[in-house]
Amino acid sequence: KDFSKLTTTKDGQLLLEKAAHDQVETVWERFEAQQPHCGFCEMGLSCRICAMGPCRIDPFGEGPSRGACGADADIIVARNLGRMVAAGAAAHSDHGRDLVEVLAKVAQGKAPGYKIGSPEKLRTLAGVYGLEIEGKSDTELAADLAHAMEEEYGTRQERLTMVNRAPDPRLELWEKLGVMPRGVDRETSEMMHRTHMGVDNDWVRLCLHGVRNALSDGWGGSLIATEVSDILFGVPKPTKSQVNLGVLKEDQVNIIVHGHNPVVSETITLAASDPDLLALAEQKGAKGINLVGLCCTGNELLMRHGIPMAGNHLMSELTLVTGAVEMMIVDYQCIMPSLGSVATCYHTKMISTSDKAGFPQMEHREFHPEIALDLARELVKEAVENYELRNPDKVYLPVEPVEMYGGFSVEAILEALGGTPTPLIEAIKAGKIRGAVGVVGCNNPKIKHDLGHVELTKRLIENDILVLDTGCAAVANAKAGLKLPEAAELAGPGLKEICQALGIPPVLHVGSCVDNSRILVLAGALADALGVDISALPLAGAAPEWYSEKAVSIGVYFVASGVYTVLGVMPPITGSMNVVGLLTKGLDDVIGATFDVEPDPDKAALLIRAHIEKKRKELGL
Ligand code: BF8
Ligand code: SF4
Repeated sequence: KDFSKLTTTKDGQLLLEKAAHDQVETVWERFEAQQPHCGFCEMGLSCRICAMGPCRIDPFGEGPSRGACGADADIIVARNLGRMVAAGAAAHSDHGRDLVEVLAKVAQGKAPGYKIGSPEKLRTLAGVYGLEIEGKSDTELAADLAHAMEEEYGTRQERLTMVNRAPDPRLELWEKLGVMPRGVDRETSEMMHRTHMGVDNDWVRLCLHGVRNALSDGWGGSLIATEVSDILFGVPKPTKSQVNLGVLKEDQVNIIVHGHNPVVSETITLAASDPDLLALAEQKGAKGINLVGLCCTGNELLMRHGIPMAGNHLMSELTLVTGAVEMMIVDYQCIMPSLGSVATCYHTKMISTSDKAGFPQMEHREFHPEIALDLARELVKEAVENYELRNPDKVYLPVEPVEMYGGFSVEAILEALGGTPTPLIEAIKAGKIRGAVGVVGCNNPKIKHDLGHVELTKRLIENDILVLDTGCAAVANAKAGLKLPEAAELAGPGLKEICQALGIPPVLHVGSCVDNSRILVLAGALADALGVDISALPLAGAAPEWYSEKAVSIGVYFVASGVYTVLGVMPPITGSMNVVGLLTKGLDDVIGATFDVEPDPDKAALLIRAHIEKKRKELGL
């Protein structure tokens, strides 16, 4: 079989071969077995919201045009899309809530494995919430801030406090449109209510509530997740690391952390450098304990500690196929339920840690802030003991890792610029940098693995467009070598000059998927510095290989924040040309940005370049 059709990556191709040899089934085979996909579902025209259904609408007009309740194609498509936004917003925001809970426990002295990593950021955020700061200790402030943030989830106020960080013209527009986000939980809950049978049957209003719900994620739950992670674990600074399956070590105990919330992976990081456990590893014949990340919890560790990254979403099963992993520790989100069964072919111990996320064939060891550090030590010890059970005949680590830089928080980007966004604005004004694009999101077997991210990113930097990336897109670009200062050679002359002057790569790793909120904050800062709305800036977003509901919420809050966004995978909305028309055209007049869908990365780059040049012209640049 020709695995180069499935993935652009060398490690992916070689490990797919090994998976076939080991008779391990992967996501690509299961995806193939699902073909052809249901046409009704693909178009968003099937509904199973109530027990009078399931219903489906015939897109050719020969069969039913309404469900049993009378819902037409527009209503069904808008309801389905709304529920995707709600699920995505819930996932990010609940992740944020778990961090706030840890912050509260740190303040009470009940979370021995955690501390305040950035007192400065704690104070900045306390300022955002208008808290009394004078004379307060860090723990007192942490208690007040955690309380204020917990309130954001269920607030009865008409507006989130966090959202005030958006530029004034945006806030006025959201107010005018009636989409100003209120309590984080309220918007998601209201979406579930509106999409119950017999509630909101106005597809335009449903879509607008989708906007409001997504904004409660981007400027609410996700932003809280990012900011509290920074407060607890430190604000990321540029840091060197390595990426791809080559980061696993033949002669060391390999532990992979997979999932999203740094609450678990940070304590594992502490335990993995425990001298007693390192001594135990040596006793067992290993040269050390090698902790590596996968997906977004990996991005969190990479951003803050330079912990190496094994891969992105579609690589998760293949990391186990290396036969070199002693333990995989997962928390939640994007963890394929197949992983436990893949692990049974090797010696790998699989551990799930979250009270809200269970998986087949994994051992469940629940993390709570009170016991996290002890549990982390226990788990690392078990991983070390498992090293003896590794079968060297099954180990296959055929690639060398690629070097990369991560850690570009907004604070770090501003510092690299000398403290203010002015040099970046000057470079944009002078046309050396034409604009900036956030390349974000997942992998999806519908798109050749990593192709969408890497090709689009290359086309953009070649044309002097700075790329900021997060999530699995960021890992793809790192594997392709685009996160090294030397990659400036691949950039156009203007961007190359700026990158070389600052010593930065042309593709900046901004973090995990909740860290897309960092892109919002930076866009807001640029808009404020220029005295315009975000929608006036030469910016864009792209999710070339998205798969998850979280990515739907991200796409919607990008557009709702005024950032034109190109998707590489068609969402299930083509059953309603009204919804398609609203999202790809109509929203421009309402919110100053739209979606486009373009799976071909070269063509997507052309769309983005045209948009950026249009914005430049409108700004008189
Ligand atoms: O939050 S990019 S596949 S790992 S959803 Fe998941 Fe998508 Fe990766 Fe991170 Ni984000
Ligand atoms: Fe069918 Fe309407 Fe029920 Fe959906 S809500 S399943 S369209 S009856």
